[in-house]
Formats: sequence, structure tokens, C-alpha cells
Amino acid sequence: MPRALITGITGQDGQYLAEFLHARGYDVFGLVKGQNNPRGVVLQEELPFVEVVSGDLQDLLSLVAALEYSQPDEIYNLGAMSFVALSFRQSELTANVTGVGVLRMLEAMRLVGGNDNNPMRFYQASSSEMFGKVRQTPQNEQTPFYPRSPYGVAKVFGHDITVNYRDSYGLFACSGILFNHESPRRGIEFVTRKVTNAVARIKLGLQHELTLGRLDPQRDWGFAGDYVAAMWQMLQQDEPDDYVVATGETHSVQEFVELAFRAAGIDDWRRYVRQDERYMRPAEVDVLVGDPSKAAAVLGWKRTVTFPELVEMMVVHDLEHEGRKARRATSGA
Ligand code: F7E
Repeated sequence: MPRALITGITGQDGQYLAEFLHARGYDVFGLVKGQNNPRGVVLQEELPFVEVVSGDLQDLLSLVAALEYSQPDEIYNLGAMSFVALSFRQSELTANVTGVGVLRMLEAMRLVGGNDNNPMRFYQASSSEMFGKVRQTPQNEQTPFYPRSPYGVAKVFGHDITVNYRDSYGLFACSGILFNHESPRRGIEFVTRKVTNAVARIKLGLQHELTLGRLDPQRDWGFAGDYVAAMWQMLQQDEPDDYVVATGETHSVQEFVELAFRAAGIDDWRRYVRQDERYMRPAEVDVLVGDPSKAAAVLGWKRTVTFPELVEMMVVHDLEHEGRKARRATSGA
């Protein structure tokens, strides 16, 4: 059976990727950091087939030990401090985990390596945030980077060091430049899930307003379940390479908000939405839209969920989820 090690296993993408690989017969190992990490406990309940390996992207020896133990054919480096807004307040941590963490994993891979006939393959989760103040539209694999946050800067380092280690040491290392991808498993700190969760709670009478930052930024939003397939496809090619994964469409935060309220049967969204500077960033990425034609041509990748379907999927999930929580609270169970 093929073996895979996933960092960031407790996040949205880690969970979808673990299920995807498990369904294809992989033994899946997940790197979990810290002592008694509560997300590790949730992971064991939701994805019992994942074998948890302890380790931290800030600790090279722990990565060496994790690779020696799991002996993966494929390493998926999804672990990061991934919230752009927080990266402005914890920039050093972001540089260390999101940036230098990639270098540590590549070094661990060089040390442990796998055998010559079957060297380990590496996937780096790069990000459209690297394009930041965009130099070209739509963005493709050749578009120059201009990151706008400590997170984006750290991701540029992670991307460049992946390419450098591939060129320098012949590692099978790929970088997937993924545009925003969302799902009912998205963390509540990100705007899409914050919106769909609030819409559900407003509909159920549990909350009365939704406070957001800017409504005009535009993003290329796809469904996370589609995007993990592209990660895997990259590692099945004969040669390692870099790919943009995106829908090719862009929508504003406001459009997402309008559709989400409409999906819950509420037409007058403006009654509920308030803006607050607290949620505005020192530097913003205004418009992102990716060109996924290389991923389509080489990997045969395409998205299966449209933007309105994505919004509806998240609202329906949150209505059900918040409704169940509220019922449990009133029944005292
Ligand atoms: O913000 C605006 C905010 O935090 C989207 C991460 O997965 O995708 C994600 O980065 C937009 C921004 O995602 C609120 O200013 C308005 O313009 O959901 P987000 P992001 O920053 O695009 C990329 C590809 C990654 O790699 C990242 O790891 O929405 N916005 N009001 C808000 N954003 C948040 N979070 N909260 C608000 O209240």
C-alpha cells in the first residue's frame, strides 16, 4: 500500500486529502503538533484511519523522526499559520512555520529520502496570496510575485525554496499555487465560513448582526474537496512541476454575502451587516483570479462545484449544524 504523510492534517485541506488518499488505498499518517492538542483528539474521532505522528514544522529533528517512522512515498506539506490577518500580528511565527518550516521538511526529506528506486515525493501548499498586488491578470505559473502580508512573504519563501531544492538536489518536489478554496470544514476565522455561520445563526434567531471588514476585495473561490485531487495528481506525474489551481472566476466578498443570505431565504442582507475597521488589514489584496489551464491540460484537473453551489453547500451545512447545537443546548443534552 502507498504511504502518505500530511502536515496540517487537522485543517480543512488535510481532512479532505486524508479521505481522498484513504479511498485510494493509502496508509495515511498525519503530523500533529503540541502536547495533548485538542484538534488531534477531534481528528481521531473524525478520521480514525489516520495514524497520528507527533512533530512540529519548527523542529527539524521531529520531522526527521516523523519521516523515519512513517516512511512515506508522498509528503503533503499543508501545515502553516494560514490566517493572513493574524500574520500581521504574529509575523515572526508566520515566517518560522509557514516559511522556514518548508525548508525544514525539505531538509528532513533529503536526510531520510526513501530509496533510490522510490524516492519520496513532496507537495508544497503554495498560495495565490503570493501574487498579492497583482502584476498580471489572470495569474498563472509565470506571474511575478508581490506578496502583501507576512503570510504571503513566507509562502513566497516556501515556494522558492521548493523550486530551489528541486533544481539543486533533483528532489521530486511540486508546488501547487492554490487560490482560495472553501467548504463546510473551513475555519470560522476565514470570511466565507464566518459569513455562512453568521447567516445560519441569524436565520435561527441566535445572532442579530454580522461584522465584517472590507466588502470589495475579490477572490477566486473554489471547493476544497476539488483542490485536494489536484495535489495528488501533481505527485503522480513523471516530472515534478508547479501548477496554479483555481476556477478562473472572481467574486467580491459582498457577492458572497448576498448569495449566502439569499440561500437562507433572507433578501435584505444590508440590515444585518456592519463594517468595522478591526477586520481591515494594513495591506489588502484587492483582486485575485487564477488561470488553471496548465492544471487542466497536464493533470486533467477541473472543478466540480460552482460558486453559487459552494455558497449554498456551506449555508445548508451551517443551518443544520447550528440548529443541532441549539436543540442540544435547549434539551440540556
Ligand atoms: O479573506 C476580506 C479580507 O481571510 C478574504 C487563506 O486560506 O486564501 C485565504 O486567504 C477576503 C480578504 O482569506 C473579513 O480582507 C472582509 O480580502 O477569508 P480570508 P484570504 O486572506 O484571501 C489564501 C489563498 C490563503 O492561502 C490563506 O491561507 O475577505 N474580509 N471582512 C474578511 N476576512 C476575514 N477573514 N474576516 C472578515 O471579517
